[in-house]
Amino acid sequence: MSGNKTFTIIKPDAFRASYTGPIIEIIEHAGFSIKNMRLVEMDNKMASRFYSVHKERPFFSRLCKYMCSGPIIVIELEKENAVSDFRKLIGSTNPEEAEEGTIRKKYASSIEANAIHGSDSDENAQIEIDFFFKN
Ligand code: IDP
Ligand code: MG
Repeated sequence: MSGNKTFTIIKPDAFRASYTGPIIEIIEHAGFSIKNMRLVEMDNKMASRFYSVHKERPFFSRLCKYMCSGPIIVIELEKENAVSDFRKLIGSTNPEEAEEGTIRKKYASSIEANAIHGSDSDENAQIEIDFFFKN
């Protein structure tokens, strides 16, 4: 059975462009409830830990630098079938391939600066929620 929690980040490019409001509106209209939310400014050490699964990828250091380039909004979300429904709502990693109507299609500017994060499994959703909200 799939879980009811997921985790998202409104990334620095989207925050900077004042897309936080419109993005949260889409998320709430899609039936997700906000359980916890805060503004964070990550440093390189924190971003490297968050994205450690990607440490061997060629874009890793750029990704960490980008995620530290300004404030982000981290949000714990709840809905039935949360992880998979949220991945559908945000669209493909590369906005050029993202489906019409998805958040990345609307607000992402590149495969790197792609506006929003969404957990890829129930297990990772809980790890990511704990990363930002435990304590
Ligand atoms: P996802 O965010 O759709 O789950 P992942 O493969 O987990 O995509 O990659 C994490 C993040 O790394 C992406 O959201 C994007 O910001 C960045 N990224 C992924 N692939 C590339 C790439 O080929 N070049 C530059 N940045 C990338
Ligand atoms: Mg991912």
